[in-house]
Amino acid sequence: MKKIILMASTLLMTQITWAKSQKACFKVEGMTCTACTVTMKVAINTLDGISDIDVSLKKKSAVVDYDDSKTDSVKIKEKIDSVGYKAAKRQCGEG
Ligand SMILES: [Cu+2]
Repeated sequence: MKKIILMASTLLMTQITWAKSQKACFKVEGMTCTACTVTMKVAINTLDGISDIDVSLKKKSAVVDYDDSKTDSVKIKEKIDSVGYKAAKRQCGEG
């Protein structure tokens, strides 16, 4: 049993290494309420290769984890803009 768990976790770790996960951070203008954050999350989620989205109304920010073989930060930015907000890529970690 232990061996199986070990094998499964090794496999999982290998997959994480294979998937080229990237993080893109954006400053987002135009969000006014919680519904905006939901709208944006739903929109971003329609893109391929998105693994995690963290939108903050308070910080006016969006942090998106994605697979860079499937999508890129430009597409994410365009998606945010397409639902009525204004995203600008920023350095992750600042602000
Ligand atoms: Cu709103």
